[in-house]
Amino acid sequence: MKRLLILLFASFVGITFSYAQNENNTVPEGFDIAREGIQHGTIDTISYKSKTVGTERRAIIYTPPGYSKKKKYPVLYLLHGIGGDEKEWLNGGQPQVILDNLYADGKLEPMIVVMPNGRAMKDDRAVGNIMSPDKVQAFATFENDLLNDLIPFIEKKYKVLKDRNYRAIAGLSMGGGQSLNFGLGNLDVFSWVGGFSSAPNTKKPEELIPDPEKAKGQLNLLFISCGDSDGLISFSQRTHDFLTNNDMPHIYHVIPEGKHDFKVWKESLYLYSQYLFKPIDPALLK
Ligand code: FER
Repeated sequence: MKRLLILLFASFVGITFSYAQNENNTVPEGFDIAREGIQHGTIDTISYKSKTVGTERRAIIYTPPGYSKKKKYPVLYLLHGIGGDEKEWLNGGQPQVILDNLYADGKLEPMIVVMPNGRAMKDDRAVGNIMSPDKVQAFATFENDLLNDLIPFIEKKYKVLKDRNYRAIAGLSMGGGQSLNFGLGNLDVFSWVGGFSSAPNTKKPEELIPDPEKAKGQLNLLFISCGDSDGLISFSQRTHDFLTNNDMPHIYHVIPEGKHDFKVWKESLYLYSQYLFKPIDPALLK
């Protein structure tokens, strides 16, 4: 009898998890359409002193509906692509709409989302030749700005949980490459890592994950997504293949007919954000 009860309880938990965590990774119609009569999060622009760049740098912050200074929150750092800046997600993806809707449906653990400018150089606007070597290099330099300037600023100014279990990083394209490079390269800082349509700046898998066994023990989630019609899919595919060959649990979400655009990135944010800062059903990680 006791065993039966345990089994019943386990299958209930299993069903609840797979529902809550969207096992088949589907995205419902209207997930990105603003709804009436729900609570909204708040968007602010902050600026922080960067020792790395030697300037005041801007970032956009989304605090969740019902945000309270009496509570402590986990943080998601959400990074943009090569043609964007700190406003790219807001302008192109309206993440606040996706997240407001998820909160209204009780599907999201409350978190602060920080959208920085990932081009760490004095003129960090996406102007001129966005592919010039100094601008591409600035996306790598951002690792120091993030770790030494932005995160300390956020953790001083906001009530946040200062622990690797409560820090997530994800981004689109160049920002996807940054997220994999910086997240997997600093598993003492981050434990939730997402790369959406990651660009050629993504390190080779052997460099990203030199010690798969160690990384396995440290990661809460490694999420990789890409459109199947994206010319850059080989960078996601080779990472996925390496993870599979090394028995590393992860999610690889390929979007049918997906291109290199915000349809893919919005869907990716919708799926990835729901996993964050919750226990993960191991059956969902392949
Ligand atoms: C490249 C192709 C694409 C590259 C970067 C990108 C640095 C980035 C695309 C994006 O962020 O959307 O060869 O080299």
